[in-house]
Amino acid sequence: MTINDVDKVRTFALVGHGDAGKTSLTEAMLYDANMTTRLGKIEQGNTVTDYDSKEIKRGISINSSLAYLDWKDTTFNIIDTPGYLDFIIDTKSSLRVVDCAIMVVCGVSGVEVQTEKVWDYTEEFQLPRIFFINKLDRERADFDRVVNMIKENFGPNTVPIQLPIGREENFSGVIDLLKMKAYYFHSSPDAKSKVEEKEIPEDLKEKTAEYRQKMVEAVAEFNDEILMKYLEGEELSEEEILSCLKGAMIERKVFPILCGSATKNIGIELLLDFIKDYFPNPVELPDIVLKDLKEGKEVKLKRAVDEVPFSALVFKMVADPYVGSLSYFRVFTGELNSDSQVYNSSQDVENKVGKIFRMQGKEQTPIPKIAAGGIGAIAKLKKTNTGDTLCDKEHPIEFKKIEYPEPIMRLAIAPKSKGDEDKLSIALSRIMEEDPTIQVYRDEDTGETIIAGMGESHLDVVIETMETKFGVEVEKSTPKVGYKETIRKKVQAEGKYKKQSGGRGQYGHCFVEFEPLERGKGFEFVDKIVGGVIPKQYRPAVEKGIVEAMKKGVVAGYPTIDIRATLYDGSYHTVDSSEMAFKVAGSLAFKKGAALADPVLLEPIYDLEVIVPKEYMGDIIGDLNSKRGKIIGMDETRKGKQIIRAQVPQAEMFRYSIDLRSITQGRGTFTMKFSHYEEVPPQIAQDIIEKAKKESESES
Ligand SMILES: Nc1nc2c(ncn2[C@@H]2O[C@H](COP(=O)(O)OP(=O)(O)OP(=O)(O)O)[C@@H](O)[C@H]2O)c(=O)[nH]1
Ligand SMILES: [Mg+2]
Repeated sequence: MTINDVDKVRTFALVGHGDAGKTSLTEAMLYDANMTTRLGKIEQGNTVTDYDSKEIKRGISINSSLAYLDWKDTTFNIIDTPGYLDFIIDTKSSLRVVDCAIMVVCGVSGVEVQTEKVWDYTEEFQLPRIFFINKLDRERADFDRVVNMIKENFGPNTVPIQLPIGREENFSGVIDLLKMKAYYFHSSPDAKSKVEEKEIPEDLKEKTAEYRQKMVEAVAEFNDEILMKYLEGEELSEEEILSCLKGAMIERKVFPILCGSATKNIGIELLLDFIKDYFPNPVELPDIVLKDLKEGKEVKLKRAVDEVPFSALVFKMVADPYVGSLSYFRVFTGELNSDSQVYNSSQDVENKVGKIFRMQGKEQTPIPKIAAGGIGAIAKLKKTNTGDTLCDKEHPIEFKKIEYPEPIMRLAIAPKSKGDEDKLSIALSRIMEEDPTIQVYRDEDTGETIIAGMGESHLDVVIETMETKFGVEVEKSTPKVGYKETIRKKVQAEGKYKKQSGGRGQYGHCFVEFEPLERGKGFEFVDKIVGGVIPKQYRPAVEKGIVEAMKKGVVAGYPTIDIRATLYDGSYHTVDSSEMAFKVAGSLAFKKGAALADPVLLEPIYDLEVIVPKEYMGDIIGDLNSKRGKIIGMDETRKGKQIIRAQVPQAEMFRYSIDLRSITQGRGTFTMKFSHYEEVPPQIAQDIIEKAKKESESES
C-alpha cells in the first residue's frame, strides 16, 4: 500500500444527475482494479457502494459511500455520491473534501438538472473536473449531441479527449485523442482487459483529426510557448500536450470529456489511466485555507503529510444503533494514527481515537494511519457532527462550515405506540447528528412534533431509518395548520359566577369590554376599575380567566389573538369572593363577549420566494393563484432566472416542494417564512369549523 506517498494519491468523487451511472462506474473501476471478483449490478442489489437496504430497495444511491483501489502504483480514494435531488446535500459535503470530480453524464439524456447543480458545487469548491459520458451502449445514446449539451451549459473549455467507436449496441471501443490510438474492449463486461490497441479505423479518421485539432487548440491556449509552436504550424509532441493538459486542469481552464459504458465495462481502464496520469495529487493543488483559532486569522496549508498542524474534516456521519456512529473524514494536512488523541475544534471536545478504518462500501478494514489526501472512518467519536474539524489540541484550527439549505418539506410525526416517545427522540437526535439537512422541532401552536427535510423521499428514508435501525414505528401526517381566532367588533360583556350551596359560597362578577387590536398586537388587559368595586387583589384573576379562555376560542377552539380586554365594572362579596371565582367570571365574560363580537378564524400567511427559469413563470403564477397566493413582486437574478415573491396561506403549502418540482422538473427552488395572520375566507372557514366541531364531538 502506498498511502503515505501523497503524490501517489488521487482523491475524487463521482457526481451527476440521478441514474447517470455513478455507482455502476465505481463498481466497474473496482472490478477492473481487482478489488472485487465480480461486477456487481444495481438490478441485483450487489454493488459495493449501494449496500444499504434502502438503496437496494429503491435502486438509487441515498448516501455518499467510500471506496478505494490501487491502480498501477497509485491509490484512488473514491466517493460515490447520490444524484437524486433529496440527497444532494451529501454530494455537496463530499465535494468539499475531494481534490477532483468526475461529472458522470448519461449518453442518452445528457445534461440534466442535477448535472447543473453539482457543477455549481464543483465551481464553489474550485475543483478540477472531467466529464464521463456513460451508457453509450444504450439505444439512442448520442455522443455528439451530449458533447454539444455540455458545451452549451458549461462553456467551450469542455473538450473531448476521447471518441466512441460504434454506437448503441455496437459501441465497442474508444479512440484516445492524446495517444491517437483506438482501444477495443471485450464484448463480455466481466472480461478484465481491454482487448486490443489498434490503429484508428478508416471511417473515423476524419472525425478524429477534427476533434484532435479542437483538443490541441483548447489545451495549447494555456501555455504561451506551446501556443506559439502550434500557431506556427508545428506538430506538438504527446509530452507537450500532457504537461499542458494537467496544468490547465488544475487551473480549471480545461475540462476533458471522456466516454464509455459502466455496465459493459467499456473505456473504464482508460478512465483509470487518465485519473492516474492527469488528476492532480493533493500536493499539486492550491493550499487549503483554514482559520487558526489561536491567532484568530486565516492560514494557508499544503495538503501534505509533513505539514503541521494536522487537519481533517468530518464530511459524513453514519448512524448505527449498535456500534455507535461512524465518522467519515478526510485528512488535509499531516496524518492521523490509530490509538491516538484528536481534538474536535468545532465542538471543543477531545476524543480518543481507537481504530481507524478504510471503507470499501460497508466493509471496514482497520489500518494504522491515514495521511494527508486520505479518507477514512472512526467509530464513536463523541459529540461529533457532520462538518466538524478534527485537529491537534496544541494547534487548534477550523475549516469553514459548509452551508446547508433550509429544509423544504415538513411532516408531523408521532410514535405509533404510546410509550415509544423516548425511543423516538433518541432516534431523532441521532439522525440529526448524521444529517444536517434534517430539522426537528415542536410546533407550539399545534403541539405536534415536526420533522423537516429536503423532500418527500428524504423524509420517507428518514422514517424508514427510524423503523429499521432504531425500532420505532412512526405515524406521519400532514402538519396541522396553526389557526387562530380574533374578534371584529367592540362589545361589552358581563361575567358572573355565583354559587351558594351550604358552607362558603363563590362570588365573582365583572364587566369587560372587548375590542379588536391590530394584527400582531397580541393581547392587552386594561384595568379601569374606579374605586373598589372589585378589590385590587382580584383584578389580575379576571385577566387570568380571560387569558385561559382565549386559549380555546369560540369559533373553532383555536387560540384567540389581537384583542384588548378592559375591565371597567363589577362587584364582590366580602365572604364569598375569591381569586378562583373572579377567574371563572373573567372566563365567562370572554366567552360571552367573543361570541357577540363577530369572531373570525385567522390563518398563518407565509412570505414565499420562488426562483425558476423564466419559461416556468406563467405556470408558477397560475399555480400560486390556485393556492390563494398573492403575487407581491417579481425580479431577476444575476443568472437570468426569475424571482417570484408572493404571500400564501400555510394551509396550501405543505406539498409545495412536490408541486414545484413537478412544474419545473426540479429546476425551481423556494424559501418560505412566516409573515402574519389573515382572516380565512368564509367558505373555507366553514369547512374548518365543521371539522373542528366533529373532532371535539368525537373527543367528548
Ligand atoms: N446500458 C447501460 N446501463 C447503465 C450503464 N451504467 C449504469 N446503467 C444502469 O443505469 C441505472 C442507474 O445506474 P446507477 O449506477 O445506479 O446510477 P447512479 O448515477 O449511481 O444513480 P444515483 O446514485 O441514484 O444517482 C442502473 O439500472 C444501471 O444498471 C451503462 O453504461 N449502460
Ligand atoms: Mg448511485
